[in-house]
Amino acid sequence: MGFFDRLKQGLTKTRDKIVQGFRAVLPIGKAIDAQVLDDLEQTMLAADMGPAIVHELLEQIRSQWKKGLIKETQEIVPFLQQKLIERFPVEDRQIRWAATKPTVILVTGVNGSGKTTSIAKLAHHLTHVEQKKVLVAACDTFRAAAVEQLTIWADRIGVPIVKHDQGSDPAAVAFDACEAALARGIDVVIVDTAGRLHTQDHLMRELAKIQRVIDKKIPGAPHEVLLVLDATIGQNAVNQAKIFGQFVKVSGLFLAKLDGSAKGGVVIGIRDQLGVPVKFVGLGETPDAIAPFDPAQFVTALLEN
Ligand SMILES: Nc1nc2c(ncn2[C@@H]2O[C@H](COP(=O)(O)OP(=O)(O)O)[C@@H](O)[C@H]2O)c(=O)[nH]1
Ligand SMILES: [Mg+2]
Repeated sequence: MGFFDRLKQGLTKTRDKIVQGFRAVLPIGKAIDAQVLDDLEQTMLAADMGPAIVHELLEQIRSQWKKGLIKETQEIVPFLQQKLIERFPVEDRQIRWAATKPTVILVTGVNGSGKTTSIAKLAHHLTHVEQKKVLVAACDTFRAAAVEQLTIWADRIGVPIVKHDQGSDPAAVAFDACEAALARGIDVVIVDTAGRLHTQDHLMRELAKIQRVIDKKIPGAPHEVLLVLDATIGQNAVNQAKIFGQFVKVSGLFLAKLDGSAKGGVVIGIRDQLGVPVKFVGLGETPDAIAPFDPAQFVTALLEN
């Protein structure tokens, strides 16, 4: 299955909600009026797209309508699609590759958001699609199960893993992983971390320490700090990311569990709300259930029947 089909399938719940909502408020052949636009606004808000962007898009539609450039309800979705796609700059989507290898990607987020699974997907994608040599670092030393989980994925995908015993210093694991990567000519190191909340002071300091150690070993690293967000919580994920962003400089988002979510519309507004782009989305529990974020594909998969 290609990325688009996978995306479309993964977005089923969200799409059903949006498409049904749009169908109800935008019946074909109806003349646009103020009520139609109000209903459309409510539908978009209900789809978790985010208040600011919804308001802005509605203003654009309203202005087109007032100028007589769009008149009937069926003209709205194509206009909306075009406006949405324009909002996501191309440069957003690239991983921030290091000038000299390895590139280090630090993965963070709250407990259960999907970090370890998303790392498996990323390792799979970078290995098989981008032909990179990947190494994973098991810096979630908090629970034995966490190291085991990553080990199983690494074996399945066929990438090396650097790990220590449970309870050991995650920064030391990160240090060893960087050293191993340099010695083995690895292209990308992906660092798993324990789930944490901003209120857990010691864990936030631990994350900073991991970053410092990585930077010391590989100056400028980590090149990418990916925050994994659970798409099933919709707009709450945005709030979570805002809080996280006060403690860690996040460079990209990995939106996991889109397949289980009817709130996938959150992707639409999240870039504007956070100033951080979505780089990948997770669409299931297997390593191949990943799609790089492609706005045109996303918008099409989301809005088209
Ligand atoms: N349906 C679905 N489940 C996912 C996805 N990503 C992660 N999960 C599940 O979410 C749960 C928590 O994932 P895990 O990677 O262990 O989260 P972590 O605690 O952040 O490392 C697991 O049951 C995963 O299988 C996804 O994209 N889709
Ligand atoms: Mg984990």
